[in-house]
Amino acid sequence: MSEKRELKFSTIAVHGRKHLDKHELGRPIRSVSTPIFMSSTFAFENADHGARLFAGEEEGYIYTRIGNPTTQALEKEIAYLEGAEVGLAFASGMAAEAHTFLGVCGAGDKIVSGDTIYGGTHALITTVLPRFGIRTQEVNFCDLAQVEAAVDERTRVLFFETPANPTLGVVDIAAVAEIAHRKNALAIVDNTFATPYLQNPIALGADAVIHSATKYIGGHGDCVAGLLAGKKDFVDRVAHESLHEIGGIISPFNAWLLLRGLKTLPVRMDRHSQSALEVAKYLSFHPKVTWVSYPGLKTHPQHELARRQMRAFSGVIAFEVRGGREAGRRVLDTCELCTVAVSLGDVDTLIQHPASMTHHTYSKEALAAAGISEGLIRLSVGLEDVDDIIADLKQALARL
Ligand code: LCS
Repeated sequence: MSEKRELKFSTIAVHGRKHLDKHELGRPIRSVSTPIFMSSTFAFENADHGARLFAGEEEGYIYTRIGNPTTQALEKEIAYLEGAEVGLAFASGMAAEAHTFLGVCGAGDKIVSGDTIYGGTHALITTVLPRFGIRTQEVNFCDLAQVEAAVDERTRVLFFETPANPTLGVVDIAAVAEIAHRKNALAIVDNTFATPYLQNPIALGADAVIHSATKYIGGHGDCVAGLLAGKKDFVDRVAHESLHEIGGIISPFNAWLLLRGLKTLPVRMDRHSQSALEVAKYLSFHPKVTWVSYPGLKTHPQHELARRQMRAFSGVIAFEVRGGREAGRRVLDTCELCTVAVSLGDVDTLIQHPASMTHHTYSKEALAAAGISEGLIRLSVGLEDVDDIIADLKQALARL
């Protein structure tokens, strides 16, 4: 607008910031916390500048679906913490998985995955991806012979959780990575339960790591998000051939929540791990508890492996009470401090019943094959005082 004239109210409402003192907007702010850039789009200096950015001839921000400063700060952070070249953020853990698989697999390609995985992932792998011609097979990743036998020449990805949701089985990351590389496939680890503080799959040979950042990385039960970290060519392919086109991106606000969560991750994981070990020990000696699975217990079948590849054992425990499913449901209903809810890794202790909740997507046969019994209860030990958590479980078990 070359002619100087008073702007009308609606125009000022939209362009208000342009009337602020230039100095106020322009001076370096040096905020300690990363700013949240809640901007869907970024202004170009001129038409030529915009064209250069689109052509990739110059670096800069264009549009938040293909890059945002707050989101990129998070992506750099997760790459650094996982020892990866680059990171990528998504709207959810499911979006991270779906975009990754769609980015690297086409019709006829095969994904071999663990049979004990989050119920949503199980549904993605067994029902959604096969509709697009991607072949999938779930096997027990604690048995390497099963993994080896499932891989064929079109297998692109070996995908598994360790510790696994909800049984807490532990998979030998280095051994699976060795099989993957011998067969020209990628080993992708869901590191949600361990976090980069407790376990570094890439250092053990894995190609990439996926997170439901909704869990420990966010840590406060207030946002849903996903992350991927790995080699640049692989992550770039997921970005350019899946995320940018399909669009399951994270909100910059949620990226900021995760950056905030990461600052306290080590402190929280130490406490989750210490408390969970105490709770697991308490449960394992309780006469009404028939079994407990926690990688930190000497009775866990992969305890030695867990000690080798994890710094501590995180906060999730699986157990069953005498009386099976019905008795288990009564424990959920009589807990007073523990919250009956899915998700995990929150400051609050959460208790749930996988067969009817997080893993309801499994058939009876698939539950049995994955070792998810009808009576299994999953407990995500939070950051309350451990004495109070144990007291709550004690009173609930006493009422059985
Ligand atoms: N990977 C693992 C290991 C998970 O536990 C979950 C969600 C996902 C991926 C998917 O991430 P989301 O899209 O939810 O961010 N697990 C859940 C659970 O155990 N209870 O509620 C969600």
